[in-house]
Amino acid sequence: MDQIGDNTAERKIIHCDCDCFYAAVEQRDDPSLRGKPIAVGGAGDRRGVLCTASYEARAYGVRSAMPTRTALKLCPDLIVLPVAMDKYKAVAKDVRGVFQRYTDVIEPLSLDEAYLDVSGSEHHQGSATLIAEAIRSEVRDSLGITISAGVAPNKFLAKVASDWHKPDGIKVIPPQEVEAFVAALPVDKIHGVGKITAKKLHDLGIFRCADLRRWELVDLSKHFGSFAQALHNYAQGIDRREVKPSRSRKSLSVELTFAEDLPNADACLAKLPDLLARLNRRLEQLPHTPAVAGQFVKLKSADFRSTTVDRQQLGDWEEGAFGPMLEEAWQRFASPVRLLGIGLRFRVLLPDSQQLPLPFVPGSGSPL
Ligand code: TTP
Ligand code: MG
Repeated sequence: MDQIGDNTAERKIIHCDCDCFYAAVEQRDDPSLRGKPIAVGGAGDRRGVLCTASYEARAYGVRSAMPTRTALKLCPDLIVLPVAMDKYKAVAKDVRGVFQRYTDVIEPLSLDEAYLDVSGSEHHQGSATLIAEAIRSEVRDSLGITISAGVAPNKFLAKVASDWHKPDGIKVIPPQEVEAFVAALPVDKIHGVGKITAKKLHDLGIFRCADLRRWELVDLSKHFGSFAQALHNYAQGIDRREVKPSRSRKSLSVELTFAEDLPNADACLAKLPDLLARLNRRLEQLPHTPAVAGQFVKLKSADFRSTTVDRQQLGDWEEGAFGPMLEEAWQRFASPVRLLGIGLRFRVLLPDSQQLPLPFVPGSGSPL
């Protein structure tokens, strides 16, 4: 069998994720909301959906992305507040300011979540655990919200760990515990394993990573296509992905895998509104609005062939452009579809010393 872990085990990665972020900010700013079931999102009388809910509300089964009306049935006392994105962005910026005191190697995943690589940090004698604790205390004391942290030798495990003792918790997986931790880890905790992949794994008798380890890569590939390699590595506790500081983000995309393959182009087009809503939400959560250089559509057929339709974009991106691109992607295989994605490519900002002269593009705001 492959070795467990690898030489990237010396890395020290922290994954930080604020607890019920939008709701926590609201409770911080209005003490009368503390200790109460609250949620942030659209109103119940206008087919609104919740962005998040306080842990008091979660005790009633209230969840993110739940229609507000459903949530109010579960918890009639639920206080629903409108989204105040500017406020959350300002707090997110302050949270990032705390991270920056400890490392420059920060990869934000969304407004309230980031990976930090503290391998080279000299703070707290280089102890990632002490650094994570310091970040948690500082965020709590100076910003008035709580943040959970996971500390591990790689991104995959750090992210699993930050969720382990949520809310207001920390979990450390030191290198010598990776083997045992991963062996017992349920496969549905693996990043990228959604409900559909989890069911497929379960149907094959794979419930924990220890079960996954018994599979050869070639056999996994037959069932999971290009995702097999990542599954195979994760099951050994291996994840070589580096923490990429935010300025290297070159694109943003969202995708959906369908429980039942989509039979034709119309069925694909019908999924666009959902994809657009997700893309807009991710975009809204970015700390800065990056200049868009292109749009793309990704399609994967039921037999795991993939294709991408790219379109260069001068000026603002257009929601309406995705439809024709999707139809073009569909035409290439004209066969059932299992996955659809849409995304934007950004103009890349290089560090100042390497800044390339870019022409001013009319309609795109200012030159980079
Ligand atoms: P999350 O970190 O996924 O959730 P959370 O911080 O509310 O709760 P947890 O304690 O489980 O981390 O998302 C961060 C914020 O992003 C969340 O406060 C609201 C927003 N969001 C949405 O708007 N819609 C969604 O479906 C989700 C999941 C989050
Ligand atoms: Mg969070």
